[in-house]
Amino acid sequence: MDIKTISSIPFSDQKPGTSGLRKTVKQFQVENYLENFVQSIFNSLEDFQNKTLVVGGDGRFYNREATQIIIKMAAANGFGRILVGRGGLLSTPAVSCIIRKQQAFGGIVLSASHNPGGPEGDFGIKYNIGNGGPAPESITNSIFAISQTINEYRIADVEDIDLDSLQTFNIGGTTIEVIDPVSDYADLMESIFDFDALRALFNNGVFKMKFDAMHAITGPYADEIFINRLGAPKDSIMNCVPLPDFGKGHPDPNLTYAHELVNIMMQDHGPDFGAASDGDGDRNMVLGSNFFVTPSDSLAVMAANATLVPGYAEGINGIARSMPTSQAADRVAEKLGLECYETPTGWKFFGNLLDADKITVCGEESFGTGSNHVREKDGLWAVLFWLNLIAVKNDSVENILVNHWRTYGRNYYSRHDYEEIPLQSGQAIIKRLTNYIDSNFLVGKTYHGNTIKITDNFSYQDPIDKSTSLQQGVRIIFEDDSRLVFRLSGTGTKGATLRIYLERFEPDGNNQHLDAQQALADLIDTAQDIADIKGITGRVTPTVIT
Ligand code: VG1
Ligand code: CO
Repeated sequence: MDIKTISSIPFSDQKPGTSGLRKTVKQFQVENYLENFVQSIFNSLEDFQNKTLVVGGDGRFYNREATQIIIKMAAANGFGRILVGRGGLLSTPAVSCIIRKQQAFGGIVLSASHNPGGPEGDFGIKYNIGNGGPAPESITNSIFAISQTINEYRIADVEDIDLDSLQTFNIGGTTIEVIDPVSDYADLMESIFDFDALRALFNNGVFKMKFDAMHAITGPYADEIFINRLGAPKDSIMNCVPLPDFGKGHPDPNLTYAHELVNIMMQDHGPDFGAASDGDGDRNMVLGSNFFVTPSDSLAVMAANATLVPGYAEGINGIARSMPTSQAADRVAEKLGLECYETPTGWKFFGNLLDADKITVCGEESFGTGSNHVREKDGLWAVLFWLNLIAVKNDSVENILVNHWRTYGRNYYSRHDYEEIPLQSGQAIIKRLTNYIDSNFLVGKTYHGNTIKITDNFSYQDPIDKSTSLQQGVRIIFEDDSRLVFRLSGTGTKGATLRIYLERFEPDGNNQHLDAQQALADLIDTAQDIADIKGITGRVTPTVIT
């Protein structure tokens, strides 16, 4: 094998965010930009010679080109075996599954998740470690540090390999196996859920489902699992062919961007169950007929009912949620006598807790739920979990939720995003709030009838490796424990995105049926007042409400 060593100069902006490095496709196409980052990943790792690397992505524009580059660089850097999904495709949870099953050293996922794709869209790359989960901050910090001084990279001087058939190739001493992206993952799902009960549900003559893959990676997985293995009618799934530009859509499963599915579900006599997943297959949105399940509630319902699913029949060890996620899961943990951990935003913070068996299920308000079956959030897993619950309980999504609220109380919850505001405006808002915290200015003040009890900026110490993460979100907590949380997104590529998370607990069963925006109206106004969003950004309404 001819290995070329190419000299290169560092890029200043290769700091991984909440989930890897995300930039515009155009940025990734700049000469040596991707190569520098990939070499920085390899330089940050030790003892990977002759070991296995898993590579795949969500099929977005530039996925194939990037896959070829990474294979050639991994071979030149001394990996012994590279497993690549056919077509360069692998969902994020499938990468996690395959790393674990094959005991690989690590994996590289190519995705910008829910960000739009295509030549004008976004691209991304993240590194996953041997437990199958996202690299922790110690590694991402080291990758960034190396990227700041890198001066060369290594790449095998060979032809592109054929990614489209299941074959094995050799580049020097490195074996490259093109693998079926779906089968290992589908087998894992079959080992967790009651596929007989699901088959019966799909064929009971009444139940109808609509799953929307949003032209992204979960299409082939949904086809294999729902249609081939569970015998669901063909029209149970839609938009299931992954396209490089996601059909010009925005593959983010929420009420705004998954409007095609939402319209189907919010009509009379629509399907009983609806779900969607995002670009790389790790997010999920769950809908009932005319009914939206808040992701925070979804986590709580799963935790409360986990023993109904074969894979969790023995019970769960504990629960974790990201800080901005509603405290609905905490109430379940309390009742079950379990620990509930509160982590910063981003799946990488769940890895140690899962590895140490402190928790079994975990989730984020951003349409992410998962468990110890892999080390990523997992969209189709969540959908199958809900289907399994529906099959066992023989009840509607809405009834399952209403009964849950009666038992545990309801945490009214919403997130308001102000997307693509100027970076300076985003920073100005956080600065303003941080000043308020530092001077204790807000404590004791009353806004729209609510008095503020505590203000802080969330910090976290990992209970296992004791690493700390500071400034993970501004929290404003009121006398009745209602909360406002403010933070800037770490996944956007244009300007800043301000996220405001709103929450209020309602124990009274007679008051649990309001629309969340109505129930939270005073907190929404309070957020505007305290952060002066209108004054600083000129915006009066959020871009996306979830
Ligand atoms: C967002 C979500 C966060 C999630 C992250 C990656 O991050 O809020 O909960 O873990 O995306 O998800 P941020 O920093 O933009 O708020 V994915 O599906 O984009 O890998
Ligand atoms: Co995603």
